[in-house]
Amino acid sequence: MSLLVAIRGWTPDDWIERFRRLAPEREIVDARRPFDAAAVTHAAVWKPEAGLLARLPGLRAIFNLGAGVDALLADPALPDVPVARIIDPDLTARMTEWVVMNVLMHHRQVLARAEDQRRRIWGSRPQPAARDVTVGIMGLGVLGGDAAQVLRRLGFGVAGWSRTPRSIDGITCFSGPVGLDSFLARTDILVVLLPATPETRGILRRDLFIRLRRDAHMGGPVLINGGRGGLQVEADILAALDDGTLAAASLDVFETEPLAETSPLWTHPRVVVTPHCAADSDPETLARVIVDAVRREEAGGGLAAETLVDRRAGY
Ligand code: NDP
Ligand code: OXD
Repeated sequence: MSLLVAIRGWTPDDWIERFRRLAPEREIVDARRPFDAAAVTHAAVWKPEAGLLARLPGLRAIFNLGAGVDALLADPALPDVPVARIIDPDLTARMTEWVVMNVLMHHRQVLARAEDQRRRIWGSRPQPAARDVTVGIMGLGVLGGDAAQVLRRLGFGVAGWSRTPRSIDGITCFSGPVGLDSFLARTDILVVLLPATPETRGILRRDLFIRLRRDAHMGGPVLINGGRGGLQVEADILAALDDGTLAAASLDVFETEPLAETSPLWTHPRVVVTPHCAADSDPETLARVIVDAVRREEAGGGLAAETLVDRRAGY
């Protein structure tokens, strides 16, 4: 009954220490060292090496250390055991902060105001009311649903787009390819909290940007992507910014991470770059969530339904 910890891209030692402290009853196995594969029943992973999990004959469940499972599902040898992803109020709250910060920054023209300040300009700018601006959220799941409610309370019009039909109080909901045009046609600020799946990859491209609404007096529509870099075509974003199809963009995720030093996104005056930190959560909280989930599974309670990944849908 051991828990394998296989983490790439973050510091595995801290996570292993955390799991040992929080689950002293169990053997915590470091995937970087030789271990008894037959004894592993559970795995806590972030971007594990492809094929690693297929070598664990007694594996009962996989716990992804993040909300997005695209990197995990990319493993062609991923064994057919239940996969759970993180759902954690701390992570959700942090993502909502990031979304709201960026929506307000563009709505209240903070980039232009900062430039005015730098040039000592005491100027006035037309400022649309929040009620005249519609924030359209692609992805109405755990993260998109929470951000939608906070933005609604701030007074914005809020629309949402999901794969299957949703009904959320105060939010105008659209779904599927048939709902996309109507959703985009009313959206001034596009917030993207979609997973990267075969259906959504590359969706943020020119032919989508030109369908956004352009009359909220903000100089054009704004793109805010906190989902995954694989959703966006960066060359199209840059071209759309340069020809006025987009007024501005806030990007937390990129086609290739870390973002190359040579990327023009770093220095574009109307782009805000954050280094995939929108929902950097408290690791102690995440480790506790996983330890509780492992104990529950072992006690016969299975995995909490809302955390279960639908492998066919890709999220
Ligand atoms: P959920 O699974 O709860 O929600 C996903 C939403 O996307 C659902 O509303 C779903 O539709 C919708 N969706 C999926 N596929 C499609 C499609 N083809 N067309 C339309 N809508 C679609 O995920 P979370 O809200 O928890 O997380 C969303 C994503 O955010 C993660 O997958 C991850 O990539 C990213 N993320 C980024 C972080 C960061 O720091 N930048 C941190 C954490 C997550 P439906 O409601 O019908 O299922
Ligand atoms: C996640 C992330 O998926 O951090 O949780 O991107």
